[in-house]
Amino acid sequence: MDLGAITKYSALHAKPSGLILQYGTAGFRTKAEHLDHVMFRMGLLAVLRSKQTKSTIGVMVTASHNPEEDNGVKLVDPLGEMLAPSWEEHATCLANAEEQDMQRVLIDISEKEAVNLQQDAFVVIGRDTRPSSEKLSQSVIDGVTVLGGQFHDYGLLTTPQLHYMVYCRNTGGRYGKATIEGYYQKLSKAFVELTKQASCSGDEYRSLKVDCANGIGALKLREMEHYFSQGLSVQLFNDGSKGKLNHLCGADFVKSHQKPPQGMEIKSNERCCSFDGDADRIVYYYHDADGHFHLIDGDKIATLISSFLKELLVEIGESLNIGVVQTAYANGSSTRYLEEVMKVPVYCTKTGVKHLHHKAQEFDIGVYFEANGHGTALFSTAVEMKIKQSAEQLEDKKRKAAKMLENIIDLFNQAAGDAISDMLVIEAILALKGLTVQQWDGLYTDLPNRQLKVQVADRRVISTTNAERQAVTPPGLQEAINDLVKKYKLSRAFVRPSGTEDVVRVYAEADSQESADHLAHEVSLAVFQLAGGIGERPQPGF
Ligand code: 16G
Ligand code: MG
Repeated sequence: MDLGAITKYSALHAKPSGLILQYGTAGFRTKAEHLDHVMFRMGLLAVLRSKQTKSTIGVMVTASHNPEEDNGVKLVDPLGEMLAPSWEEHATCLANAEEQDMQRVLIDISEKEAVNLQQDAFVVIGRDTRPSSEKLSQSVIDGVTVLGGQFHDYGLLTTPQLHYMVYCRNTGGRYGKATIEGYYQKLSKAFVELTKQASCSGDEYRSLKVDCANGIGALKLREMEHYFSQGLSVQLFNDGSKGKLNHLCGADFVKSHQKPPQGMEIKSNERCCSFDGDADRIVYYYHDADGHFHLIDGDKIATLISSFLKELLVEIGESLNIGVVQTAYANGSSTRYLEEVMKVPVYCTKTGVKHLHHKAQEFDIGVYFEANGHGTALFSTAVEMKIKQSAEQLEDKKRKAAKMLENIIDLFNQAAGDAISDMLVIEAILALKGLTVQQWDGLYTDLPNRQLKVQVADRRVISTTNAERQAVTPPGLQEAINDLVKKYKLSRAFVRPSGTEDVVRVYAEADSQESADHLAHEVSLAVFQLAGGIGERPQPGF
């Protein structure tokens, strides 16, 4: 380590003294103007992680669905996964070290993790379309370079595309080519082959409206469009040509406000979807003939996908274990439908993609989705081999199913939830099954639900267990929630400290919207009273 050079360059990316940031659920996130030093230091850290794992590490500059003025950064581990937890702690220490302590922290991390400093390092970098992203990614590069790391800057990419690049590079090209072309070709080939097998009578022209949140998804979808246009025609809205990133549009807006994005005209029964700002989430929706808005969230996406995969497995005659992974936010109706009608086992983990991803890896086929639209399906290597063999050997009908499955495996991004890849999978399944958006929506009816936020002095006073479905502290809070839940039918409620905002989140569902709203309000009051609420008491009404 050339400590002199590190000190010199670090001074050019000086940390505002006193600023403390946390490597949260999805990396560091805050106002862009506070992030320069964090970017530089994450460049340094990525080099250490690369040396330690002897693999390529990714750095993504994005703040996903957060406002345009924010930014963020996260590191991507060798197989495209989120950074290992012990390194999240190192990231926090390094980001918060005052200038004079930086060197010591770097050396500490290297020693603790037995990093061989002589080892080569390679880092790949991607960024979203925020005005601040280009300069911030340059700061990452400065950090990489000063520690002697090699790098490739992919420039503008969706978050899942960067995960894909990292995965490709660390698997010797077996997964795919680590170029944007490679990504487009791999997914489009699988999609076009799949949809060719769709024998929809009348061969209705497949078209889809896509709200791109004024983000990177628009650019990438536009580049990719002509690769798959045989199977699907997409019409892009909120493509960044005028509106602001994530403002009144995008998957997070649509899901949390349960209404369509601005800037998109929707005729009745047209299939529409929204990406978030870095294109790793997707939700679908439509207006019915009476003009009512219907949201099809991550739970219904998981249901469509896992049902289809199960059907294919039955057809091929393979009894592979398939599991669906959700979080506490999954609508109770979806869990019931999957378990009772589809007979698919369902598991619940804590919020945050890394927890779901990890759990899904335990199955031959693991489908995971957060209700907010972040998810994918993972296939074990053994399954992939088995299916490829079946596609060669089985007789006609079974072979067809095995071929479909083979293409679906190629179409899912195995490295991360990916709005583009999920969109193509969903469109293929709808075409193959001849399902309309209303028929898909009609699989089950969501229980009415409500989410609220409560301000407290210190949200860490709330700790939870059982995949965040029960509060352990403060004392009395879970008992209070239990008593409130008992007052309503088909009801459920939980609270958890947010991992991305300084608030406590409240979720409630019940047999009617009125009941869900009341329950959510009453639980908010319990949180306010028992967990140190600040500011105004939560008011009823929304
Ligand atoms: C982050 C997570 C997302 C989770 C959300 C919860 C990733 C890539 N993203 O955006 O999965 O749903 O945080 O936010 O892990 P909350 O803790 O504020 O509710
Ligand atoms: Mg995102």
